[in-house]
Amino acid sequence: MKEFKRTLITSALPYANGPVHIGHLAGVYVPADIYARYLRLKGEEVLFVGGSDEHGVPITIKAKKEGVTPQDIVDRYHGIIKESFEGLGISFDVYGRTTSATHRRVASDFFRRLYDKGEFIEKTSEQLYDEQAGQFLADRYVTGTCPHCGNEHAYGDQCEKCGTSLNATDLINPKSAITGNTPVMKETSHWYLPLDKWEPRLRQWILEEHKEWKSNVYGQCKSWLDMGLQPRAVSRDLDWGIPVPVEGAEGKVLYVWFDAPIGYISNTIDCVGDDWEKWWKDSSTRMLHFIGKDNIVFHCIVFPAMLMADGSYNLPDNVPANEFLNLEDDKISTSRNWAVWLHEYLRELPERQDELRYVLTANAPETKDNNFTWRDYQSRVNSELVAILGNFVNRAVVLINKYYDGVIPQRGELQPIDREMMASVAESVKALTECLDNFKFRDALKEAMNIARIGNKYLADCEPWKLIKTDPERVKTIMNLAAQICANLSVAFAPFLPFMCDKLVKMLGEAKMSWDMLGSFDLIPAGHKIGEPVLLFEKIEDSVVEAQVQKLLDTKKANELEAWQPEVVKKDVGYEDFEKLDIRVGRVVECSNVPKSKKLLEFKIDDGMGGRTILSGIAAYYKPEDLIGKEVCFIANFPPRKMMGRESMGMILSAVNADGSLTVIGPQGEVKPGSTVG
Ligand code: B3M
Ligand code: ZN
Repeated sequence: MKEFKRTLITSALPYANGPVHIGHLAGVYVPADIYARYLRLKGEEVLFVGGSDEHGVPITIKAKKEGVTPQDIVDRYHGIIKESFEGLGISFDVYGRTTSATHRRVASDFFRRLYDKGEFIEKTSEQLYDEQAGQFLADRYVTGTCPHCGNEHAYGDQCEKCGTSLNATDLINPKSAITGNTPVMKETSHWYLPLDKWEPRLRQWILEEHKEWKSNVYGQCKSWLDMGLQPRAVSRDLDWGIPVPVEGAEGKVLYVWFDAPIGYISNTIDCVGDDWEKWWKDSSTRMLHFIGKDNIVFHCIVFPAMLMADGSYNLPDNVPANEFLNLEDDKISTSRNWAVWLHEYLRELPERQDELRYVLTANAPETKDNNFTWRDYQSRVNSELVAILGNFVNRAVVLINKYYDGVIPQRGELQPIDREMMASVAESVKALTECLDNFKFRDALKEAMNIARIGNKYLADCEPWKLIKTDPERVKTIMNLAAQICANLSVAFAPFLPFMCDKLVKMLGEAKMSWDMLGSFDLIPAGHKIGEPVLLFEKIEDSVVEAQVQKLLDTKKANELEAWQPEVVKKDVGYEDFEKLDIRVGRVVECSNVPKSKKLLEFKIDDGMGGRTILSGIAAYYKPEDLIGKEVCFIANFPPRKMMGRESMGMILSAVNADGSLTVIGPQGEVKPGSTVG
């Protein structure tokens, strides 16, 4: 293993066209933050870089939809995203944005350097063009049928169903996302990065020199390389992005995936100034990219090829990409609003940042897609954080306060049970460190929790609350060791649960701890006074979880309504059939529930002909008093019908909504009761 002096950690720059959700967090930001905090605790030199990706087609589409500028959109979401990351304790050293002046300059210079070195090929080709919009259609500006899996809603850059990355011209039956029109072909020229030129070096670098990469990452790279790499366009005909810094390139901007990874460099520059090259060009710096699986090709192949083409940069040492997190067994989707949004979570479950960090780490999609459910969230919080970790610390601190006024007692001779406990803690500490070193954060978290389990078992086995009467000297040893376990927990959990650890450190009155102290049983000296017990975690009540589940059910319903389309199911009829119906307008004079019926309302209708009673099955959708005085349409020539012992003279007309609910139909303006409808 190569020895490195420092580590540059990057985490994917989220698109500033929506807030961040738990899928982003579990896949990218929580693991990156755990790792950054871990290295800092080890005293290593770390730079943790994040930022918003503010270019690309989805942002311009959203802006068009809302009738605002793309800059408005990115200003809004950059703010929300940045603030919510801070709220969750994601400890970026810098969180920048790709619309910054620094980034514009750095990305532009990067392109120009490669251009001047002759690293691009300029090619003219036919691209899709929307004549009505007067614009070329790249990437998400065009949808159509995927040539690989037949999905009719594939985008011009990717099919989300089969995951294949596409060129807009690959789509069958393409349609413009702006006007819905079928585009025409029109010539345009662009700059291409010849990935094929770098293929042999990429093969050697990944497939031979980085066999230790996670198998999902290595496997995806191998399959890309085995398919053979093609030149890739690095510019687009768009009016949102960084202008291509070449004469005659008016109307062309850098492709978002060209400028976005350069954002890592620009943000570094914004953070450390002139010192930035040390982080990017010094071979004793290790670079890690934390990303989700859909970004693998860009971080393992395209960006490295860009860096190779420049020639002066380091390549990433590892790219610990994760799979996807589902929500309640369904794919997380921004467009369907199927997500738990971080900014909403922080608002709706305040002071529960660590609970989310814990559950997302425990369920991290490290080796395969994983699932988040609110029930699992509740059970992990209640039966792990509260019942194991919180409970142990609370018992230890309460007893030390009770027996010794909070002053850590001197310990006596150790007994076998003490040594066994200490050996178990040492084992967990070793496993914990090993897991963290290998980006296995789920397993690492289990090991940290294991230390609390060991603590609980130790107290349960030793029963200091009984011994205090018979052997108080022995209890001093037990409680001293319990305090040491608490101190170990405050270090072991520090990368994962920083908010809890702050509380714990305060409660124990500890000095600052570092990772190399972990496993020691001399962390808190005898005679040191600790504070009063404070609860580290509180239970999640059923009502909290039920409200969240209800929110998702409401989303599901809204999605179904949106997806609903009327179907033509009835056969044609002639006017003579329609004419047979006597439809009229009536005014509701009285309206009441029918006793013993959940469905029926009884109406007294002024029909202009002396009045009538009509029963209607809409009780589930209206309060009777809300309908009094309203005008409704009814069929006047149905024969009388008996329902619940009452006679109904006709039928009130209602529209059936997509979800099956009913809305009464009436005239839009004032109409005299008894008027006919036709
Ligand atoms: N914005 C894609 C994404 O959010 C993209 C990542 C850029 S990382 C340089 O999934
Ligand atoms: Zn497909």
